[in-house]
Amino acid sequence: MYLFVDVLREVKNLAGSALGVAEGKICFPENFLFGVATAAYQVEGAWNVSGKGESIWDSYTHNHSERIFDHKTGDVAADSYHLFREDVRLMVELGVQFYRFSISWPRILPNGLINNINEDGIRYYHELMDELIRNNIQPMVTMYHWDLPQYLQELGGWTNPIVSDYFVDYARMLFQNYGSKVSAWLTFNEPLTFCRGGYTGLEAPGRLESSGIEDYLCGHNVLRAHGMVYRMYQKEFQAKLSTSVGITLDFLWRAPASRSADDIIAAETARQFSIGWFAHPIFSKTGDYPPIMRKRIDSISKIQGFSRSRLPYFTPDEIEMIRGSADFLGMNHYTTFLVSKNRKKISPKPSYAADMGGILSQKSSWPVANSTWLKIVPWGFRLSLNWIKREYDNPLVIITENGVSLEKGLVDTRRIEYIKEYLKSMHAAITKDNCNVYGYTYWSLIDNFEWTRGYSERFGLYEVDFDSPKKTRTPRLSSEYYARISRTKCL
Ligand code: PNW
Repeated sequence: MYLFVDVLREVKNLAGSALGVAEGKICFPENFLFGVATAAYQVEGAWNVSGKGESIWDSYTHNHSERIFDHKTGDVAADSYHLFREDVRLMVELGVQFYRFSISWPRILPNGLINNINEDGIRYYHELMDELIRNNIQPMVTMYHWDLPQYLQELGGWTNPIVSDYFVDYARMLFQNYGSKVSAWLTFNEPLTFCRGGYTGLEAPGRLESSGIEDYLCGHNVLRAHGMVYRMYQKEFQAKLSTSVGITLDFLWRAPASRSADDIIAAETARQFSIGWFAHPIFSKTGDYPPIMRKRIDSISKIQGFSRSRLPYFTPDEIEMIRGSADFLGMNHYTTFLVSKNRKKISPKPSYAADMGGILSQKSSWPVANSTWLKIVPWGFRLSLNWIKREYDNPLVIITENGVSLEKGLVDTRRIEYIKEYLKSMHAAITKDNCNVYGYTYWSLIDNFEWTRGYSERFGLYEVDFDSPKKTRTPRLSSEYYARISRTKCL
């Protein structure tokens, strides 16, 4: 069993080790880690038991059921709060080396604040971690996978800078309680998606017309919170704990829609506005927002008549605090988009999309999954990893999510194909291009609540019968396929 920290310390470059094509097989090195992932709101259920507080997703699905497919909620979901031992049994069947799950902030701190601790919440995650460790599966924990305590939302949520301080209190108590059990921590899951989705799209908290202002405030305070947690961890815990701390960023590849210089520039700008927004402040040599983001938003804000940029400025101290504040980069990758230059005149209405200046599309010939945004484009994976390598001097990367949605059904050969082709692409990035990737996580262990898509999109290696009282889990073909990979480390 290899701890992430050992990998971090010893295997600085996996490409140098026993990687390669052995006897015609595509193999990963012995110490490459395979895992599976879920997130609290998507699987736990038990939304109001034993002292848990309300999260923004509880409140959103209850008050805006019209915005959720089939008016479903995560009230019960896959009931992993009660069935976690069964989930761990599935992982034993899969032979995975780690489980990436998230902790529900309001399950531990019902209104998000440190003065009111819910002991049942603390107990639940201890029992889950103990069960994992007993079975030789390392816990990899996301502190925030989108379920903000509703009370903090009422204070303004991530647009209020004080929430960053409250997040540090929460993170400190996680290190205190679980520090010795967790191999790797992720402060946030996909700030790009939750800051955009919550302030433009239909995700909680569902502020629909707020793009170009609130999404940037959200990103700003999330970046501050991330940096503050990392510095607190270094000061108070690093010497005594054998663990590592990173952040998960989503990087769906952005390829130019044509060979024109305009589209090539638009695609690069779109990368800086997506992963760069969060990765540049943390992983670049200079820190701070990507220069192109700074430049575009500052100048468009001016044209629109604002007296200051809609993208907030970090203080010099904040830039230093955030720069270098991660032991590794967690990357989620699912699909690819094409980018062409947006030729429309700047409208007076602020928006991230206009600031970015590109129009996203996908090729109709690309094979589809069961989510409108998810086309199957394996080559984008290798390109994304190479871009990260070039841009941030080859940081240590763990793939914290990759997966595909299909219809219900146990014979999921298309999922097997997806995993195979994406893993081949990742393997090429490691062996041929020297990218520092040391782990892969399939999303998801089981079918779960797919946010505004309810239970209509299935990502699981195991099917969940949401209509059965026991939320019966049944293996799909892909679970056998993935079990072979995680055991043999070969495709
Ligand atoms: C991830 N997009 O999000 C999330 O981390 C999971 O909670 C989720 O279940 C999974 O993907 C599958 O959807 C997404 O750009 C990130 O369209 C980005 C996009 C969609 C989902």
